[in-house]
Amino acid sequence: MIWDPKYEAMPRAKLKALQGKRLRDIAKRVYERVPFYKAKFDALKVAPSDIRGVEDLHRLPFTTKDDMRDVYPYGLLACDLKKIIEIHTSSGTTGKPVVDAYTRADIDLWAEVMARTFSMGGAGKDDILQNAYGYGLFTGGLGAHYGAQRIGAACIPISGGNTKRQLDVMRDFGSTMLTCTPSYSLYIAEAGREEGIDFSKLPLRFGFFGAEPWSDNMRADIEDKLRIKAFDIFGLTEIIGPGVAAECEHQNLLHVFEDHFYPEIISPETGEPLPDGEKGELVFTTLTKEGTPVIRYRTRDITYLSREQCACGRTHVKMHRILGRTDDMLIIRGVNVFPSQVEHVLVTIKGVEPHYQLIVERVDNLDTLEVQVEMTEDLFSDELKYIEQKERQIEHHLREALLVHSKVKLVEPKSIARSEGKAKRVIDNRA
Ligand code: DLL
Repeated sequence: MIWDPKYEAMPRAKLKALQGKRLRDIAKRVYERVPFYKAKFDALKVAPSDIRGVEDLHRLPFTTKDDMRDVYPYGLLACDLKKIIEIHTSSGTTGKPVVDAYTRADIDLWAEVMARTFSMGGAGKDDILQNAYGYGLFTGGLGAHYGAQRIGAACIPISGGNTKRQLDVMRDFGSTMLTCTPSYSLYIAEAGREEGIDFSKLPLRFGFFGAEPWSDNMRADIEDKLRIKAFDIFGLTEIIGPGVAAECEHQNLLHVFEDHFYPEIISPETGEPLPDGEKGELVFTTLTKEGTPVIRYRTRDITYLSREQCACGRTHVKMHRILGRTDDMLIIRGVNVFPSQVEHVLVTIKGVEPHYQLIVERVDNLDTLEVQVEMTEDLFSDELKYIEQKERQIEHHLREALLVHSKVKLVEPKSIARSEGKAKRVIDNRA
């Protein structure tokens, strides 16, 4: 079902005109109301009146995470603080958190884009959402909450963690939808299996997973273990939270809600815009946000865009699932390595689970990479000789994919720490 056909299936020429108008408005608004942006525009000698439409977007300055930290907490506010009704921040694990401040209209917009997200998967007012994203400053919990209420579904605000209770609630309340990180959904599946739950007997029908990278193979695993259809949903605090892009029923790339969030792909090195189909850094401009509008935010996420017509009828541009991050990139003995490359190899190998951790050390000035991977119960009960063979086999495949040697260590099932939120994939002890 298309939640809002007027905008989601708008003919492209009309959409472009709408985006142009919104861009002109937002450029003028941030120039007049946010000193940070006035200074940035002035430094580039660009005035809001130079912007006629989206074709002029490349003339505007970028905004980076560091910029946002420099003006923490309220430096990006484009309206009176009195108009703000809710505030969220990123986790701030690598520095000062970034702040998203929402007006009433922004919360409405958020509910609307999350309603689109859930409708894409086929959810509606008969559904019961078990919302296992964290509530609090993190945007996952409340974003999903507002969206579920907007479509008229019943929302159970269970938040993350307490897996035993998650299973009880799922069974007792007959949850039909689950929202959490993809890694936590697998954890719930494993815990359920141990409790002897047959997921095919439960009403659970679909899950909307995001907030961390995953893969099509991991999707297959989740769909098989939980007996659901699993959709990828994407978003970030700096833009609104979840509700920036999501998969439709065809589960083939994510539609970007580009009437509100305008995407570009740029070269991370030069900052130059790249054509459709080329991989690069994803950049967003918010076209309608009131509280903290953002111009050309560099997400550090890597993907590409596709404007191929989608069979669902939506006209919005699609992005591939996130392929990596410019700042997740590890440089190991001079070679660029992304954790997602490791995952892609692991999911093709029998006998291991997609629970893994990369441990990087520096020994005698040389970088070493150890990849710890969980075995399946079956492999674990096998002979040691066979397990060692398996380790060598995985090392060989990783060497071909990463072009750098790693040491693979197969570890006991369930020995890698599980997270109720985002999984921690890399431990870099070199610093
Ligand atoms: O993770 C918002 C969110 C909540 C999205 C719930 C989806 C579901 P942040 O904590 O600010 O916001 O983290 C944003 O997480 O730049 C990506 O690197 C990553 N990310 C988010 N969704 C996906 C996804 C929320 N579907 C950062 N696939 C982003 C891969 C994702 N990475």
